[in-house]
Amino acid sequence: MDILTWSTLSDDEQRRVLQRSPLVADDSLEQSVRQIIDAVASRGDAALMEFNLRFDGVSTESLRLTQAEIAAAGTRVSPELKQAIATATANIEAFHGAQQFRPVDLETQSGVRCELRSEAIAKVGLYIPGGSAPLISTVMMLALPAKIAGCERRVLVSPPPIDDAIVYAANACGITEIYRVGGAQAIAALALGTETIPAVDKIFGPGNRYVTEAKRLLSQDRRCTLSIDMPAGPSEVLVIADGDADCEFIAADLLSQAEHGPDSQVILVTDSSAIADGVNGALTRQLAQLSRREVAAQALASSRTLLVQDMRQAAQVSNLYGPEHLIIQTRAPRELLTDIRAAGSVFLGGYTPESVGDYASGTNHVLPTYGYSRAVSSLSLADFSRRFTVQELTATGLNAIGQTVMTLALSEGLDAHANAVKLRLASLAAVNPAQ
Ligand code: HSO
Ligand code: ZN
Repeated sequence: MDILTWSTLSDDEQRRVLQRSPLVADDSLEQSVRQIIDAVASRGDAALMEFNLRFDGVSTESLRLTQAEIAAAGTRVSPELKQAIATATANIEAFHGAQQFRPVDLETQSGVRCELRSEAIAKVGLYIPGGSAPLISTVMMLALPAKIAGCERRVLVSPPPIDDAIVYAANACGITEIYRVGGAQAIAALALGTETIPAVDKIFGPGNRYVTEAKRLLSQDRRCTLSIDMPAGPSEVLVIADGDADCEFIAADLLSQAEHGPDSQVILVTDSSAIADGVNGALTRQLAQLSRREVAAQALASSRTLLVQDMRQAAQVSNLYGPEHLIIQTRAPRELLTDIRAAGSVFLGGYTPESVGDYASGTNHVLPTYGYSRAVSSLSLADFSRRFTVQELTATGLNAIGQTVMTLALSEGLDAHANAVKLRLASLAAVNPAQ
């Protein structure tokens, strides 16, 4: 990785080294996704079957997996993997179960009661990508919070053929509806509904650019009222390390993110040039051993090390970037945490690789990328429910607050609003003229 000294860079250069590659607006992508959406809207299941054949090379007799198929997939999964899924599940359930919403019930003034309540989203769609890495962990990260939140209908879609481990994990996480369909067509089916696939209220999960574009388009489509989890971008990690850190650990963490895809972003920020050089050596050695070394090497080609003056400056650089994952390998990582303003998930100390959060510590691995960590939260139980308010006034309450409301309403020129209060106050005065 190129090593750059932060304080010698101009403002412009600093901005440039932290810039993500632009998510280019691609008209032809939008065009093809719109065509897919329209085909699903007008021809439903038949269109899905055609797309399965055209894009995935699979001829589909029925879209939904039967109970027998789900059970059979489970018999082909190794006991070790089942045990690992069980252990990860227990931690993810524990952490998300502890995130239960606490209702608010408050008298803001005498006789004026306000409540904040929460209700599970009734129907959720979970998208699991196909491709070279079957994302069993993403099944757990989406299905477990959906179950704990109490979402009644939890529908999982994935391109065929669906890996046995995905099917097993889904079933183990309480998913009973699994459909073999992927890409933009799967998102269209979940948003608009077809003969067999129900329309859902919110769609979660990562995907390729077709999936991402379909989520974007359908969340603005007038034919449905679809909500989506969060904006998507390539995965990224920033490691902050001081002179005490272990170069092999750092290189391993950078590579674990780099192997996700050629567009993954990895950045090392350190105040030690010995660490910067040491990590480059370790990267070369470790990269050669990896099965996905070509992918990882491509990601590393556009990655860099930034040499800073001290850990304070390291935190500033990290805050400017707002990484999806932030790993802090320093003498006192928790001290630095207080300087961190924007990150999707933080990993403290040499014994906390990103991999533990990706799979099994209990935290969610669906996180804001592309600098959205400044305003978007990491996925949590709250994303599977909606909050709403309730208010109730007594006669005394309305008497006390009525004039305030009328004054504000009349200042906005909204007479009917004022009148809704005025006539009630008048009726109260008639019943109880003393007031
Ligand atoms: N690091 C990925 C999640 C993942 N890693 C899934 C392995 N499997 C994005 O946060
Ligand atoms: Zn990962």
